[in-house]
Amino acid sequence: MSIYQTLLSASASQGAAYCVLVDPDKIAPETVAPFIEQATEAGVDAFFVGGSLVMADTFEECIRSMKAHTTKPVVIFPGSIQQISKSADAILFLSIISGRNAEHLIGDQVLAAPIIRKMNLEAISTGYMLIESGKTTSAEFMSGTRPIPRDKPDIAAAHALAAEYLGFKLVYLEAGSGADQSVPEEMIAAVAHYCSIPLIVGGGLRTPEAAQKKVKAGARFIVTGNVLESGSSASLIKEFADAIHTRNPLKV
Ligand code: 1GP
Repeated sequence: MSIYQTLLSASASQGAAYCVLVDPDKIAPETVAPFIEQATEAGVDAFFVGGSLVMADTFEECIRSMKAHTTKPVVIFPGSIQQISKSADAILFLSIISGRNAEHLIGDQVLAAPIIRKMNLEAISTGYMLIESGKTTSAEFMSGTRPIPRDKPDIAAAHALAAEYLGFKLVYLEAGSGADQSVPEEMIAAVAHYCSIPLIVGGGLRTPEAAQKKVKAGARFIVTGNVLESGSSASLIKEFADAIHTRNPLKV
């Protein structure tokens, strides 16, 4: 089964899937192993790895350590074309469709595609949409693009439908790491209603309750990063997983 199918089935069987983002710049190398083991045990469905700006030289080491300590998929969520590794299970092949920067729409992808092919890495095409979230986020600044206004769900829905017609496998609604405000439920609902590609929602999610609201609005994948970066506890990870797994048969 492909990693894409594995992700879809984790989401379908539980109502939604929980993905934890590991930024190699923000985690000490020696804590990767215990963190990944703890998160796997607590019910995380997949790990994303990457960052808007990976400054430390630990990207490859981080992925290898993650792979060695979980059976769950380890998927690259690249902040740049430097973030490609054959040690991962797959890569989100992102195009920033909310922006009009040609480099991030198709230029970087042309450079990355032959490398990904050579590595035999599964590429999961993902229409990536930055959503206004209260302040300028790293993703927004680094991509040199403007986010979609948070009070314009119709604009987000039209972008997502275009992504579907272009053949993308996933749509990612991104408020940005550490966002003041997460993606509004009204926008998630509008997008989920208008297009049929599974939605990933991330950025600024600090509580299990907030994550669950996004699932109820139509998100099929929830991503958290920051909230677990400062001394995470297994119980908090489990609370997130339980809140996101709205269809968990054990809870019925
Ligand atoms: C994933 O970039 C986000 O989409 C992660 O955001 O760090 O705010 O959870 P946080």
